[in-house]
Amino acid sequence: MTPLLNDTVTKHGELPSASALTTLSKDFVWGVATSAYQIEGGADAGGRGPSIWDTFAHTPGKTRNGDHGDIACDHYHRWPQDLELIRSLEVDAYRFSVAWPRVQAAGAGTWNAQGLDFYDRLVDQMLAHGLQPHVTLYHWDLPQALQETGGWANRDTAFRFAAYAEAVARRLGDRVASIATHNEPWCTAVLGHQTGQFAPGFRDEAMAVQVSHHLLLSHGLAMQAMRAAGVQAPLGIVLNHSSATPASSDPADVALAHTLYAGFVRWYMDPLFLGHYPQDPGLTIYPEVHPGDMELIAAPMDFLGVNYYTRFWASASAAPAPRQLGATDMGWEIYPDGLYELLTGLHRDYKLPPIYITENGMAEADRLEATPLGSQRVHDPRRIDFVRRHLEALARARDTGVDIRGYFYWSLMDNFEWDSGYSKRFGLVHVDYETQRRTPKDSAYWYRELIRTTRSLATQINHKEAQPWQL
Ligand code: IFM
Repeated sequence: MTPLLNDTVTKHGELPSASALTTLSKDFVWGVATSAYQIEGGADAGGRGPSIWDTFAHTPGKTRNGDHGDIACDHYHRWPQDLELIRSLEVDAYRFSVAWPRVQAAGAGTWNAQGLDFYDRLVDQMLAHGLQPHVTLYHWDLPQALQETGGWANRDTAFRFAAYAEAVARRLGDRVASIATHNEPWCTAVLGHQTGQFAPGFRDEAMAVQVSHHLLLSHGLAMQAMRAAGVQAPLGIVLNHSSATPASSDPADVALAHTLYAGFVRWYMDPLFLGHYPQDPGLTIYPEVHPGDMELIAAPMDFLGVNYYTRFWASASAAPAPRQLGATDMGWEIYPDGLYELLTGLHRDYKLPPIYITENGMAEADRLEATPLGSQRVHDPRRIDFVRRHLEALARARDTGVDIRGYFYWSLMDNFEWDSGYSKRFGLVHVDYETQRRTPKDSAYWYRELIRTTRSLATQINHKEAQPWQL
């Protein structure tokens, strides 16, 4: 039995300022996010093939405690209850990803009807609950069979991805609110192929650079294929971004900040919105690009997903960041102003489609506590404070004219945090992995209260707008 949010429990912390709440009341989508490998489990169920994350996580020494996603949150079997849980949060939208190896076990050839049916039912049930489905096609779980032929280092994988994208979009595209091709291609390229921290675990910078190009190319090819198929849903991509702050006015720090921003943010934004890779003295390796690639990559998108967690502190002498608001359990500095700096900077530098904040959240060492009434709770005031501050920064950016349409908290529930295994908890909902019991944290109640408040404000604002003589 999955506990839903109790109806009688309300607020657990300070809401954003009145002006931020007003800004976030108008035409704004509230959501929560997850991804397939992090929650689904059901690794061998329903005709799913192995992915590079199955291989990586089962390789000794690659993840904390040897953790893997074989069972994870068992969402593959518990999805109806999980959707009830999301509904009880009263969000508008749910962002999830499709596991490529679940719908096409080998990444080419035969489609797996059971896998496609799984996502079909998930989408239908979301709609029945009044939830907007936001789909991501690739959240890092490449079919292992494609890795055997070179994975993302092989240009051909981009064409396989386009075929996969088209098949999924043909199946779900009439009912979903958006389709993102990739989630955080920087992670796939750099963490997967340069630092070796993520699957498939290579340590080769030149390979990582070429992979980044193939990922962008695959995005362009997928967009082209989905458009040609007449898919109606808005199409875009999700990028992880950070602002970069020079530690001082020393030219070495300033140059480092430029390079970090160029390698992380502009490396993806410039090709997608300007049609070329950025130039920066600190960037020395460029990919092999075929004629026509950049035009494909720069084709117009309907939305941009931005994931924001922290900033870069650029110090040539490795001086530590001030960390005035402390750090999360991932060790990432809490820096909400960076979201404002980032969004206004993107707005200044590019002609952007509407933006969704597709991920923002914090890991915290959450603990279940018994209540006097015999139930359980998780007291997570730092998470509430984190979200409140980021929403205030977001609202300030919206006030300056950045077209931000929604916010998805990462994550709905605690889940498999990649190389950190189950040691990091990002959820609004606590998961006991032994029993699979879900317990909404204080932040879940706070988030629902926030959403309720903005909805009631929206009603008042609409009322005033409709009847100005009553002002
Ligand atoms: O858990 C990840 C997610 O898969 C992608 N964005 C960052 C999150 C937290 O590390």
